[in-house]
Amino acid sequence: MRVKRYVVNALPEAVTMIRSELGKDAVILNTKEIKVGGFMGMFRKKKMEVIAAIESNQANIPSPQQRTANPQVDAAVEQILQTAQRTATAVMEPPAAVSVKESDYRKEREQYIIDEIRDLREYMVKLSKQQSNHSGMSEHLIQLKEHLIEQEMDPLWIERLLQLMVEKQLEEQSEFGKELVWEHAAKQIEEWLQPYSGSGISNHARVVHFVGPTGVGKTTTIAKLAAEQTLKKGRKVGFITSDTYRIAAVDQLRTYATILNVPLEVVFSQMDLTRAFKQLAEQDLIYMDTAGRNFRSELHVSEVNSLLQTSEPSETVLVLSLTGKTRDMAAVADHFSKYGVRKVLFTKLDETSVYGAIFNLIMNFELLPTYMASGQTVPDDIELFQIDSYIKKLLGSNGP
Ligand SMILES: Nc1nc2c(ncn2[C@@H]2O[C@H](COP(=O)(O)OP(=O)(O)OP(=O)(O)O)[C@@H](O)[C@H]2O)c(=O)[nH]1
Ligand SMILES: [Mg+2]
Repeated sequence: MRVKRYVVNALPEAVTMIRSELGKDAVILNTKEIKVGGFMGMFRKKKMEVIAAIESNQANIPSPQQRTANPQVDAAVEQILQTAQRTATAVMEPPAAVSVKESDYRKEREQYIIDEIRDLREYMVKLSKQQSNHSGMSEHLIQLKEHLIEQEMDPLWIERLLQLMVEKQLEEQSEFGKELVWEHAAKQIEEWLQPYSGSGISNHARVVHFVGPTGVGKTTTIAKLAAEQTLKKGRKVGFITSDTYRIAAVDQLRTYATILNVPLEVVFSQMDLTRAFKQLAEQDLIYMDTAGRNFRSELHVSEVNSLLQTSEPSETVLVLSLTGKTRDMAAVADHFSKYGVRKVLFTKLDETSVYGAIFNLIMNFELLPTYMASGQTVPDDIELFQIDSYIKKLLGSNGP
């Protein structure tokens, strides 16, 4: 601690000197009236002696470097410190003469106020650090944020993730290095996705409907999955298609049906459907292909939905291509989730390097991811949705 004595005519004069010499963090420890000069005890002038001090160890005092990136917080800290200092100075203004007892009391009081100011300052510094962590994030958190924005993760989820990371850092009282930031992000994303994972297409569903916008890969996906079921699992699969909009649509599925030796039924109406199910009564599993439509129109969603009503245990899978626009995919997912569709299958993983939409759709519409298709080759280019490999893609080479 550096202590300095000032002899002045009045306190304000001392405050100005203290400020310029010791800085604004100095505190007044004591003031008293004294008499100086004169001759043989006469003509002495009344003066004021002011003792001021400054902590030489400034560790707990906010230096400009320690200040937050938030000017509002800095201003608040500054204002509180100034008010506290003014209060202390005012309280310490001395009466002209005091008894020993009173002066002891006053010293205690002064010490109490000084301690209070110090505590207040420490508290404000701590508070400002916390606030700074929210607004002026560490370089690694900023990097994570920018990466996730590029990946088109929903801004709301990005904010939620960063908020949790900041809280975790405060809890552990340390700023995470790069590796820890990405590791914690991966863990958090995994925790969020976990409740939706592990649900391929149900083994109990005898009928599986594939719906989705035009050209997303419904027919190709059906062929891939049918190959897996017939060739690997030895199950008897049948196809039904209601896609009679496009001239070549039936032929496309018929070609796969022939290659895989799978019976195919074509339906034009609900009545045809009953007949088709009878024809395929022997099959363990029926995949139903539907026409791709503009499913941003809810009318088309309700139309296709009426075709999906069956008395059999069934499941509907919404097929979405990752080359689609995030907002359009969300509109389609929203419509289908209103009709109780929960399963989703993502295609064309091979045609993108932006993976945030998958996370957004799962989390925002509580969809259950089933498979990821990543190419045109039947039957190889498809695999079950795996959280860890998805997170690796989402976080990229920065990830753990
Ligand atoms: N790159 C890539 N192409 C795919 C994938 N899945 C399907 N395709 C291609 O996408 C195009 C459309 O596939 P389809 O299976 O006909 O799509 P669809 O959803 O049945 O189309 P509609 O019946 O017209 O609505 C074809 O050229 C497929 O080879 C995939 O995972 N990756
Ligand atoms: Mg098709």
